[in-house]
Amino acid sequence: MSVVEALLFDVDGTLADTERDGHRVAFNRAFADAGLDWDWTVELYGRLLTVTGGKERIRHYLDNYNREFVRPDDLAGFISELHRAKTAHYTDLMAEGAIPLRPGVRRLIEQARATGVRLAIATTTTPENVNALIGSTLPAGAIDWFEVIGAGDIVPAKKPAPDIYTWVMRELSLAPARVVAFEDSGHGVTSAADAGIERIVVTVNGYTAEQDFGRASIVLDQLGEPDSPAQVLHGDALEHGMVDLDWLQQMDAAAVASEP
Ligand code: XBP
Ligand code: MG
Repeated sequence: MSVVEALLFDVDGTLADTERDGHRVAFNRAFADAGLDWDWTVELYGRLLTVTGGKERIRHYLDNYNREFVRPDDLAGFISELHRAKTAHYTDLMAEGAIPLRPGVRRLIEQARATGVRLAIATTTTPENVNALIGSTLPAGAIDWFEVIGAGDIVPAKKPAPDIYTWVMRELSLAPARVVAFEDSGHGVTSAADAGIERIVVTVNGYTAEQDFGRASIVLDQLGEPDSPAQVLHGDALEHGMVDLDWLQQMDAAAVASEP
């Protein structure tokens, strides 16, 4: 395998468990502000997550779960405004420190910095949300640790399309064989794999644990800390119970078995 030169992180679900208690709550607050009685429960939100992108998710909700809603003439503008309000609520929640980084994330990021491995982000979420999460969980200025941030509408086709990973690797001038992608969802793995990335590390969460990760290299419950080893859900044993740079440099990219 080629030497790993960069780590590419998904954000929601991977850096932090943001969907249930961050994005979902922010959507509901924006709906309430607008006088809408829409309530995205924990269970409904899990189903809505099949569609990536907040604006796209609102439209999917109206098309499939709330067809009786009388749509304004400018539906796109209405959705954009709702989503803008949702982003404000989300960044407020992050500023309050509502969601921590997942175990092992900071450790691995700091090890990459210490060993000269480059860092980047490849996410579907809005850029302000990335700034807010990094700003509330890492030291001041840490956003600059990430050389490239691919986020939101910078590519029109969101995950599971490969475009965001392709865009980030082009900005880094790196071939897929030189990077590792970190993901939490089936859509994220499809996006990374279709962009040609072979080394894909999945850390599942409550919403994604049952998804198909057949194209991932390893599936874990978390990246692991010295006092809290990662559990391997699919794939070969993980030395020391932690994903670290030594392990990433020698990991076997072979995909795990295809069943979830
Ligand atoms: C997850 C997404 C996003 C978030 C909401 O992105 O699909 O849409 O749920 O954020 P990823 P926005 O896992 O790729 O980080 O409302 O800003 O879209
Ligand atoms: Mg994700």
